[in-house]
Amino acid sequence: MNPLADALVQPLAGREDAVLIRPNGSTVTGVELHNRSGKIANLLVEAGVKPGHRVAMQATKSIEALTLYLASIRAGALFLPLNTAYTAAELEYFLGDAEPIVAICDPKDQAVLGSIAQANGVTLFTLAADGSGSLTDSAAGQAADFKNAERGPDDLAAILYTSGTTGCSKGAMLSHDNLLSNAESLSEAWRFTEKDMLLHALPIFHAHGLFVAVNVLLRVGGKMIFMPRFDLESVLARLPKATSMMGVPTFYTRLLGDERFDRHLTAHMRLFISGSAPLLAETHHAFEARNGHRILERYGMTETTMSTSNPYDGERRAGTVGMPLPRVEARIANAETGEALPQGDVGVLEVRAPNVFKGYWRMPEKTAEEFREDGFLITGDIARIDEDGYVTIVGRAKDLVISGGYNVYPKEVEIEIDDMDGVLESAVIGGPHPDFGEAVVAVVVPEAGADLDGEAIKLSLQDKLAKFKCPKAVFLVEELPRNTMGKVQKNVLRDDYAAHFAPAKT
Ligand code: MLC
Ligand code: AMP
Repeated sequence: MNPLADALVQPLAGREDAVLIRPNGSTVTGVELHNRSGKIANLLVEAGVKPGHRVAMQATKSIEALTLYLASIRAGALFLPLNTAYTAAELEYFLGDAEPIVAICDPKDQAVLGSIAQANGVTLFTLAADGSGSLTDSAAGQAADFKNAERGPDDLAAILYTSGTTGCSKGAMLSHDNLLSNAESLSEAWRFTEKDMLLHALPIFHAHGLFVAVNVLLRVGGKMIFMPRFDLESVLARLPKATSMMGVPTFYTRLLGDERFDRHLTAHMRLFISGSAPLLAETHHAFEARNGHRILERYGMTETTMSTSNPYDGERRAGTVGMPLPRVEARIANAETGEALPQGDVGVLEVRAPNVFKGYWRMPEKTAEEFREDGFLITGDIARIDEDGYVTIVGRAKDLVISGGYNVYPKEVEIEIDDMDGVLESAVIGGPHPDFGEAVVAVVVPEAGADLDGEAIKLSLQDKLAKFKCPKAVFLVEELPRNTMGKVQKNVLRDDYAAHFAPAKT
């Protein structure tokens, strides 16, 4: 038994049809995908990977990168996908913390990753965007037959790193059952079948693109147009062949920004799904006015995969994230005391479900902080549940910016800025942004007499932090607004800098 491999990978062995379609039209059948995953799984085992070991990947999205995920599951390993934007400094932390046996990187990063891998005793393979590299070369000589490693529902299948309000990244441990139960719930809730062709333009190093999109489509035996990234022209060109699409709100505002995205182009589409960041009600309405489709918004987090969803058949209510999925219990509690609040009140959203993760990798204290005694996870999102059961996310108890669907914890950026010469202190906030929803904005207080330059601050952060975490704007001020307790009033800063970026188009 290997729950994920049995459900998602084994059925591929009997599929002669094209399961994955590249933007250039070339295809990979189920049998090919199955055989390739077997070859890579054999290679992983030869490289010393045993069940429970970690396999890390920082590679450009490709079918081969997806195959590595399947191979890792078959070998019983924990797949550790890493955002391609992470810098060497960030990677050093992840590899040191997760201690993978094998890591895969783009050939262009081999020099940097090579030394980190060597220092951590990791075997490194390369994988380029076109699928070439030492991973593919070494797997070519392996047998396609592979006996899947024995795994149980509670065994871990993946670790995804998420940052936190203290600025320290934590590895969220997800089990076979966490992922499979969610793929089952979602495919049923959203009526995915083998007839579906999903336009897949999300990255595969986060929960949305990998555990929602890929797992759901594999589970139902559907197909995917596998795009390397969200590129407006390619998406418009491929849309006529798709039945469904999943995206972050930025995908939908970008599509709306193009007049070719009209009723005609989307007439055949079954479903558009949005998540990872708030979809503005006005985007939802503008989308419907343009093409008649009501975007289905759902809500989740790395630690839980998906927890709530608007209904497929019932009313998709703009500005809400729908109702708890089957087997998900959701409640609203007082953020400080944990006391459950009456229906309709605003408080912190807490969830308990089979999809809730197993804790943070080697951080039992941090894990304990996130759970109530009765097993509910404190999401850190502030929400309300109305009398019909619809959940509305109204804010965040956690200091977090979500930019184009990527999480940025201000603390992580503030630590780096505060460390710079001439900086007294800083506050990082999210400013409304027409494309990314929110953009990272830094407000910096120089030390007396220091000659600081906002552009120089931006530039020097680029070696330390992934690009999406770097501020899109830096303001120099004499002091930060504080309340009587001396705490920085980020709400005041948000108001002060709210108008910095151009207003949204929709
Ligand atoms: C890229 N940049 C970003 C950014 N993406 N900056 C802030 N926020 C982002 N999300 C940087 C680039 O490095 C570039 O920097 C500049 O901004 C402009 O880039 P671009 O070419 O416009 O960006 P693009 O490559 O088109 O990417 C934008 C995007 C992408 C929205 C398509 O970010 C994306 O695919 N986001 C999806 C994120 C996602 O999958 N999240 C799910 C997390 S799971 P420069 O300086 O070079 O110009 C989760 C759970 C759940 O949250 O509920 O799903
Ligand atoms: P991540 O850690 O990247 O998984 O991000 C999870 C966070 O994204 C959640 O805690 C929410 O704050 C946010 N999120 C995800 N989906 C939605 C949504 N539909 N609306 C509002 N916020 C969302």
